[in-house]
Amino acid sequence: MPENFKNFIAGEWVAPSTGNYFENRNPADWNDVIGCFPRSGPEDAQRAIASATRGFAQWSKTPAPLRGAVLQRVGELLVQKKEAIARAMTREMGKVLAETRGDVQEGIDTAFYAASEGRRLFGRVVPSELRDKWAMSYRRPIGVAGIITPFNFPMAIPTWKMFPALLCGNAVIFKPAEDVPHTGHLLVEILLEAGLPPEVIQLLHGQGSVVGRAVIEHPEVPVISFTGSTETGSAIGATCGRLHKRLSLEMGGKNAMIVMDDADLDLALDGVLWGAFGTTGQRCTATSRLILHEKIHDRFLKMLGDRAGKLRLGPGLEEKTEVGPLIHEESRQKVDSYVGIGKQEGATVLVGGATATGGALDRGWFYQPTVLAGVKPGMRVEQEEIFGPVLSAIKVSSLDEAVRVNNDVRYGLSSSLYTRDVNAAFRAMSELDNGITYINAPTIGAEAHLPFGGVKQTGNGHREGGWEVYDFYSETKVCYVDYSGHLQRAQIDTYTE
Ligand code: UN1
Repeated sequence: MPENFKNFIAGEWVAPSTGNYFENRNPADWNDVIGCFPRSGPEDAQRAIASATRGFAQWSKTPAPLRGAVLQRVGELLVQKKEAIARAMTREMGKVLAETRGDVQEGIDTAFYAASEGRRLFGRVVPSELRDKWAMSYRRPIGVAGIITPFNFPMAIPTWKMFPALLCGNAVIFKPAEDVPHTGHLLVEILLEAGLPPEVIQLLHGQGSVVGRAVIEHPEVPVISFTGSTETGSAIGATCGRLHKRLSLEMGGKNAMIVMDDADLDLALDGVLWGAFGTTGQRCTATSRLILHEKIHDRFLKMLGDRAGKLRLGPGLEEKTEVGPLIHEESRQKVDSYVGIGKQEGATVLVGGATATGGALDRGWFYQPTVLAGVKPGMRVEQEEIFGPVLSAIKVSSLDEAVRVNNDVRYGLSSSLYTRDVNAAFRAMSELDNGITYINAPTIGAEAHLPFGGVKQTGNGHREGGWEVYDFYSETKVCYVDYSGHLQRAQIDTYTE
C-alpha cells in the first residue's frame, strides 16, 4: 500500500478534511507509486489561513536577522540532504539527476542569499526639504502570502518565493503543483527542522481549482505569487485585481536563440541542445525557437540534427540519461499535437517528431527530442508555448530581422544571441524585448541572486530572485520626524529663511 501523505496545517501533519487522496507516480515508470497526497478542500484552506494569520503575528515581530538565521539553517539542511532530495525529485518529476541536483542548489543559493538579507533589508534615509526634520523609508512585512508553484522546478521555484517572503516577515501558505507534492513535503520538513515556528508555514496539497482558488479568493491572504500558465495567471490576475491583492506572476515563454553567421557554431550547438532539451524542454526559459542566419542555416541544422538524434532518453535516475520523460501523458499528447500542427503549417520534421518507445521507455511519458525546420514567423509552433522537447528553426537574413522575429511573440522571458561581434551583441541586448538576454549562452541558466522575470505576457512587471523580490514581499513605510518644535509646512515653508 502506498503511503498516505498529509497536509501541514496549524502546526500539525493532518489528513485532509475531504478524506480524499490522489496518486503520485513516477513519470519514467508508471508502475512506481511515490505515494498518495491529500486532495484537500476549501475547509482545509480556511484552517491553514487562520493558522498562518497567527503565525504572522508572531513571525513579523521576530527581528529580521533572526529570521535570516532560520533561513541559514534551512540552507545548511538543504546542503546535507541535497543528494536525497535530488533523487526524490527525479523520481517524482523525471528530469535527470544533474538537473535535480542543480534545482536543489538553486534553493541553497536562495536560502543563503535570504539569510544574509536579514542583516540588510535596507530602507533609506534621505534629506528632508525642511530643517530639523528627518525623512526615511523602511520595510514592513505584509501578512500571509499564498504561494502556488509549478512542477518543473519543484525546489527552486518554491524557494524563490518562500524564502524572501519569510525573510521579510510574512507567513506562507504553500500549494505545490499536483505533480510534485513529495518535493513540497520534503521542503516543509526542512523548514520545520530548521526551527521555523510551525504556524508560519502551511502546506496545502490539492487542485489549483479548489485549494489554490480558496487561498487566492480569501481576504486574509494579501499577497499571491504564482508561476504557471499564462491562462491560469490571467484568471488569478482578474481575481487579485478585484480584491486589491499584491500579485507576482511568472508565466509562459517562447524563447529564441539567434545564431549569427560569425558565431562559434560548436558553442552554439552545445548551447541549443542544452537550452531546448534540458528538462525535456519543460522550462519557462527553454529555447523553443532557433533563429538562424541564412549563411549558416543549412550547416547548423545538419550539425543539430546529427546530435539531437543521438541524445540518450531514459529514466533520469540513470546517470547516462540525457533527456528524461515528460511530466504526464496529457503533456505528451500536447507536444505530439503541436508537432502535427507544425507539419500541417508546412514545417518539416528534421529529427524526432514521435513518442519514444522501446524497453524502459514503454513505461514512461517519453517523447523524442524534435527539431522542426522551415518554420516561418507567425506559425502556431513559432508563437505558442509547447513546454516540451520541440525546437522550431527559422531562417533570417540579418540581425535586424532576427530581432524582429524574436520580439514578435506575446511572451518576453529570455533570449540568446551567438555572435563574435561585440557591437552586434550590445545592440541586440537593448533591442531584444525580454526580461533576460544571454550572449553566447543559451536561454536557460538564470542565477538565484539576480532578478528573474519577463516582459509582455510572461509576467506582470515583478521579478523573482535577487534583490528585487524583497520589494515585492515587503510594504514600504515612510516616517517623517520633525524635531524643530514648530509647525513646518511641506512645500510651503521650504524657502523661508
Ligand atoms: C523556469 O523555467 O520556470 O534559468 C525557471 C533557468 C532556471 C530557472 C528556470 N534557473 O532556466
